[in-house]
Amino acid sequence: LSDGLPEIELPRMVYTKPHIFKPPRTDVLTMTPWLAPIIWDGTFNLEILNEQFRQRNTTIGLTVFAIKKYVVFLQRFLETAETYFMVGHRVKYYIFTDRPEAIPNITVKEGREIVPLRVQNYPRWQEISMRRMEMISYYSQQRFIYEVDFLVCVDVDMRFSDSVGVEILSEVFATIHPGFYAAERQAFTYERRPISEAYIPRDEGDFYYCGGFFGGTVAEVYKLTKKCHEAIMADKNKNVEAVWQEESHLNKYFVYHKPTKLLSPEYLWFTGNPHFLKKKRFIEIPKNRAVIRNK
Ligand code: 2GW
Ligand code: MN
Repeated sequence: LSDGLPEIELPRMVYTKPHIFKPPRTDVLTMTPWLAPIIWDGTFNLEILNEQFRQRNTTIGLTVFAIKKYVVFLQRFLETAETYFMVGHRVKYYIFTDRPEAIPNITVKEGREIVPLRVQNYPRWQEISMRRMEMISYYSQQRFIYEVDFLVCVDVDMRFSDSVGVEILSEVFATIHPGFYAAERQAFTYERRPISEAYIPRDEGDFYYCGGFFGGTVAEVYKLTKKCHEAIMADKNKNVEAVWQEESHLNKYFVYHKPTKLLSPEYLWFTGNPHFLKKKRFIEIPKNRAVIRNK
């Protein structure tokens, strides 16, 4: 009779009621065919969600990699996260880096903590990006499972510019890539070579998801990252590297393990102001690839 979870009982709350004939958004898809909600501004009441997740004392781990020159992105990333990310909840910033001494000294709010995790550097940038799957799966079973309820795994070359809260949390969530929300399947930049483990046939796939923002419960993120890492290693043995590295493997995973929640491009935006985009919550920093990447 008991699921072991603490009972949630909401206090009296006053807000406008939902209305069957007045859907909050009619301009965008808000539900997938497998009934996973797609999160857009206007579709949720953060007050209700905050109350529910606070009563469970939810702790969220934010994983981010800052290897070599990418430590320069940490200051703005962390400062803006303090303003916009999971405000009012418990947060652990897991910073994977080869240069822990370069983590900026930022005072974080109560209930929040910066946790440096030392990792090795890889000479090829593709390897740095792909090895994130290995590192996240390793630390999920070694450490994260004991410390947090959910993991949010993101790129570091980013800044928060509006609220990103518990509305994103679910068993396993993925973000619709800002470059492909309107694209046809055939235009998705999935891996198309059958020899790769990331191969997706042209008549399959739902969305093109981005590698820079995914997450879920620690157990689900462990399964996802482990499977992607194993596929990356199998490719490596065949001397193959997927066209968009771990992003290709992530997309393959989601074809056959449907995400339980989707984040709209509000949650990973780059440039432009389309009408449907009411908020830009997390924005890519334009970078001079030649300089920052230093290949
Ligand atoms: C990456 C590319 C070239 C040279 C260096 C790096 C690099 C990446 C690095 O030197 N140090 C480092 O920490 N990184 C980490 O990998 C960092 O967290 C960064 O945000 C992440 C992905 O690299 P990034 O942001 O330069 O690649 P994007 O913005 O083009 O990312 C998309 O495609 C990638 C795969 O090629 C990933 O899937 C990524 O998640 C996507 O957003
Ligand atoms: Mn990036």
